[in-house]
Amino acid sequence: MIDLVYCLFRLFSAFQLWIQNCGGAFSGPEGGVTSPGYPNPYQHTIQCVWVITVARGSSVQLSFTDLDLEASSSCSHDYLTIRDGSDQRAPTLGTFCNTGVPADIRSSSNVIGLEFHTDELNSGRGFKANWTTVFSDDFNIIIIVSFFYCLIPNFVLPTGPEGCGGVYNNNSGIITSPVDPTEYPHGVNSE
Ligand SMILES: [Ca+2]
Repeated sequence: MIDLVYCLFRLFSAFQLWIQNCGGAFSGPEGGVTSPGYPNPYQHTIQCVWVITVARGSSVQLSFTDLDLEASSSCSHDYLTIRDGSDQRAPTLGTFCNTGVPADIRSSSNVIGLEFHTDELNSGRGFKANWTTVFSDDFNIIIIVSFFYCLIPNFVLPTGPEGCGGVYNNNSGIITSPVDPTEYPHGVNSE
């Protein structure tokens, strides 16, 4: 009988979280996430987890526009924890409570996690944040090289001895400017 009551209680709690839009998985280049019922005061004793995933090879940047949680010196009552990944064991990027807008947070991978915990007393407006996609420098280089490769006729990537630049492992050899012995072209930077 006790098991049945406990099971019903858990089902009711899960249904409550579902209708409160508490937590979830988001994907896409940008979007927004808020605490349940924002800007109305959030409920007591809830735990919500959001996982945001953007394109592979990029990062998630989280920008807060509002954060108003129950004040406590060590965020021991209500708090929002940002994790560098979807796993609850992932490194923490920050834990927030009280009132104030946190600085922008960026993940090291394409996934970021938000954990929102509240206790049984006192609440605030909650939080509101937007996420955007930040592409890595490597990705930007690929985009630039692809641009030149696709749009400029006869564009050739540096390939070593027959191209411009390269890595040489021999003890001796001859290094010349591109297309030697004719004049070297303008705007070429070989390393
Ligand atoms: Ca509270």
